[in-house]
Amino acid sequence: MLDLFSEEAPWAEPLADGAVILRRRARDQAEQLMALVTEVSAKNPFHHRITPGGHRMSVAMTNCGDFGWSTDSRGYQYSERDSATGHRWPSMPELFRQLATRSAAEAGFADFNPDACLINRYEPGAKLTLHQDKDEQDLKQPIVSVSLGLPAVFQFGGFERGDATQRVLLEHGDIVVWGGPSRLRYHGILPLKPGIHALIGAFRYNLTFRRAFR
Ligand SMILES: O=C(O)CCC(=O)C(=O)O
Ligand SMILES: [Mn+2]
Repeated sequence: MLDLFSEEAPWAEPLADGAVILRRRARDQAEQLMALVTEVSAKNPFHHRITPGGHRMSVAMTNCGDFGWSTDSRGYQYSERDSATGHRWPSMPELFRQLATRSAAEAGFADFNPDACLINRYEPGAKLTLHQDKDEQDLKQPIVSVSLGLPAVFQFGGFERGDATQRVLLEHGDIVVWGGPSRLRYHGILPLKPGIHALIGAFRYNLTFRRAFR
């Protein structure tokens, strides 16, 4: 039978007040997005950063944009340069910015203009423990988070670390936007299961767009 719906159109899935998953929203652009991730990481390679507590993060990170987020012995911060190399971050590709601004608008946050894009690379076993994104100046601006490659379980909790969490599977091309009353919710990623994604290979990538400074 002819299947007119084999290429599913993106759909929106509410997560909480001010938080939504735009399912498959980035799927059509995934190849271009991945090529740009490769370009950014050729200029500024992925690093496993060391937390202020002295732990090596299992997620490898790089950034693009005016500011980048990183962690070292001094703490967590946004900076214009990578403290590991002393170099400025590569500029944010226009396609990244457009996708972030449009996705935020679809989720009800007009005029989102990110100045930072953290790129996370997960290998099997890599995880991100529950945390809040709270190093940004203007908490009225949302977070826009794009998933590419292997699926991962996203935990979305409350305003205390110990609060109950929802667990949702994030797949290739899904975009999560959270802001407003959900902006400071705890969230994290459970250890990545091994696998091979046809386009992306043995990894999951996540692009997290933020407005770091007013
Ligand atoms: O990888 C994800 O989906 C979440 C990333 C995240 O929460 C962060 O980088 O702060
Ligand atoms: Mn986060």
